[in-house]
Amino acid sequence: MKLRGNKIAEVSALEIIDSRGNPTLEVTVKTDCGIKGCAAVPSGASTGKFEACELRDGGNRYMGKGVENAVKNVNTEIDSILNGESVFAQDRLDTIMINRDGTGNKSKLGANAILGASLAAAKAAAKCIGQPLYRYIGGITASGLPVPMMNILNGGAHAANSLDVQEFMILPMGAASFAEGLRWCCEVYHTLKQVLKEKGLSTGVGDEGGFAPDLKDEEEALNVIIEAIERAGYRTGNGNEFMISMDVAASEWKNGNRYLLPKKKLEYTTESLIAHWEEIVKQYPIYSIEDPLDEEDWEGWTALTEKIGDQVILVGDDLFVTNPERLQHGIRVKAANAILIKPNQIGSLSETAKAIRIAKENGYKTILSHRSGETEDTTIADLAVGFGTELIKTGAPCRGERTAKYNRLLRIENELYS
Ligand code: 2PG
Ligand code: MG
Repeated sequence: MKLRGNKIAEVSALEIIDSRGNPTLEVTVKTDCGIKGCAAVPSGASTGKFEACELRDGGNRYMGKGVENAVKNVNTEIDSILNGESVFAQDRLDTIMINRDGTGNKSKLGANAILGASLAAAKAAAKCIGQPLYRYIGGITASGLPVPMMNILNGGAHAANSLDVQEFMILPMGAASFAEGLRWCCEVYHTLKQVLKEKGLSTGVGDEGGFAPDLKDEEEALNVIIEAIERAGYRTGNGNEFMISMDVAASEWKNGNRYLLPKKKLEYTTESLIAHWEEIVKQYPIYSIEDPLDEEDWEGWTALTEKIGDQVILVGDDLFVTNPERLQHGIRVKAANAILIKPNQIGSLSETAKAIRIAKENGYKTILSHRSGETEDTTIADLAVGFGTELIKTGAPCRGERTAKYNRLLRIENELYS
C-alpha cells in the first residue's frame, strides 16, 4: 500500500527560547501533501560529559548560546538530505543524518538540529496515519500511563539555595490512575508550600518548579517532604501511597578522585558516599536514587548496586546519557538497575528507542525525562506512553513548560480510558 503524502518536502527550523530564556530549536517537517510535524528541543544544566553535542554559536549574541548555526544546518543540509524520504522510515532518516554528521557526538550538524528533525519527522508520520504520536510509536502496546516522579524541592545546579542534592521527587505509587496520582502530588505540593511558610522558609521555585528553600541537607529536605505528605493525609513507604526519589547529580560533586559538595563544602570518598546512601535508604522511604555517584565512577556504581540494588532503584542519567553503548557497558559490569531516558542526550529518536529496548530486555527500569531547560513541547509525554516507560520525570506542577506535559498525559489517559 502506498501512503499518500508521506514524502518529506521540507525540513525547516526556527530559533525559539526555552524556560531559562536561552535559545533552542523548533523544527518542522513538512510532507509533500502539506502535513506538518513540529518539535522543540530541550536543554540541560547539569549535563553529562558524554552527551551528544548541543551546537551553540558562541560570541556575544544570547551570551554565546544562540543556535543560528544549528538552524542553518536544518534549513540547508538536513533539508536537502531528507528531501523525498518517507517520514515512516525513522531509522533510515536518523541514519542519514548521523552519517552526514560523521562525528561520534553529532558535533558537526548538532545533536539539537538532528533530534529536532528526528522528532518532527515522527510527529509528521503520526499525522499521516491520523494517529496520536504515542499510538504511532507504541501501536497496540501503548496502553499504560507512567507513574509521575514529581519534583517538589530543587537544589544543586537548578537552584540558588543551600541544597547540594539537585532534585527531591514524590511518587504516588498507590494511585489507581495517572489523574489520581497527579492530584495526590499536587495536594502534597500545596501542603509543602504551607509547611515551608510556617518554618519561615522561602517558597520561591527553582528551574523545574520545585521549591528552593535553604535547608541544611538531604535529611532535612526528606523530613519536610514526609511532613507534607502526612499532613496532606497520605502515608509513605512500600505498599503505601507515596515513595520518595532523589536525583543527586553527583557528577557535579566530583573533584579529582573525591566528591566535594559545592555548597556545603563537605567531602566524601566513593566508599564514604556509598555508606551515606546505604544509611539514607535504611532511614527513609526511598524508591530511587539517580546519579548517586559520578558518571565515570563505574567501580563505585557496581559496588553500590551490589549493596543496595535489591532494595532501591539506582538510576543512571549522566552515567548512561541514553547511549545504548554506555548502557550495554553498565549492564555488563552490573552498574545501576534503571536508566533515565532523555532524547537530547543521544540526539535521535531511533537511538532513544534502542536504549529503551536494551534496558527493558535486561530488566532495567526506564524513566522518560524532561530537561531543566524546557519548552511547551509535550513530545516526552507521548514517548513515555508509546514506549511504555514505567515512570516519567517532568518537574513540579508549576511553570507552564512542566504542566504542559502533565496535562498532555491527562488527555492521553482520558483518550485511552474514558
Ligand atoms: C537531570 C535533569 C532533569 P538537566 O539531571 O535529571 O531533571 O537536569 O536537564 O539540568 O540535566
Ligand atoms: Mg539527573
